[in-house]
Amino acid sequence: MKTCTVPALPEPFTFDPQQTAVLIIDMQRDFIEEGGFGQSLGNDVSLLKAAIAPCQALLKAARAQGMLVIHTREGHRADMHDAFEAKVHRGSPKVRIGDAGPMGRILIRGEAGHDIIPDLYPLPGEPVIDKPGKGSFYATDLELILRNRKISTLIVGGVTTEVCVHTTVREANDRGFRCLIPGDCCASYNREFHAVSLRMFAAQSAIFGWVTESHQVVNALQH
Ligand code: C5J
Repeated sequence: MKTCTVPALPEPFTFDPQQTAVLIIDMQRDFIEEGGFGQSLGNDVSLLKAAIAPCQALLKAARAQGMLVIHTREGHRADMHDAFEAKVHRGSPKVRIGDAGPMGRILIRGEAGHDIIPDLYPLPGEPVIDKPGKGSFYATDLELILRNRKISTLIVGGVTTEVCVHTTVREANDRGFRCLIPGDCCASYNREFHAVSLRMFAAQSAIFGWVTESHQVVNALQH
C-alpha cells in the first residue's frame, strides 16, 4: 500500500498505514459524560465532547484501510491493589477513585463509567488496553502488541490532551515510535492546557511529535 503524507507542524509527516496504529486514549464515560468522575471534579465535560466527531472520522478512515486500532481506558482493579495511595488520596475531591459514583465506582474496571463511550466503542477484535496510570505504556502490554505488529508510528487522539495523551506520546517517543497528533481528536477540560500541549508536541523540531488535523489524515488515507 502507498505511504501517506499530511500537512503537519513542524513539517509534513509521512507514514505507512500498515506500520501505523491509531491509538484512542481514555474516551471513557467517566471523563466525558455528565455525572462522571470528570464532572465531579468540577470540570466542563462539554469541552471533551468536541473530540468525538473527529475521532469517529479518523477511526472510520483507519478501519477502511485495515489499520490497527487500539483503545485505552484508565482504571483500576475492583480491589484497588493496583491503585497507588498517592494517586487515590490527593486533594479534596467530592468523590475519589473507587468511591460510588452515578455510573458505578469511579474509574474501576467493569463499572459503567469506566467503559468507552458508545459513539467510539471498539469494534470486536480491536485491542483495549486497561492502564492504571496516565501513560498507556506503564504497566500494560501495549508495547508488546505494537512491536509484534511491526508498528513504528502512532496516530494519537483522546483525552485529556495534557494528561493521558501527553504522557502516552512522551512514553512512545522515548520508545522510538513516531507520533502524529490530530489536535481536534484530542480535548481537555482546560482550553489553554489543550492549546499549549499541542504546541509542546511540535516544538523544537517535533520534540515529542507532529501535530495536524483529523481531516488531513482522513484525506490522506482516502486518496
Ligand atoms: C485524567 C486522562 N485527566 N485520561 N486522565 O485524569 O487524561
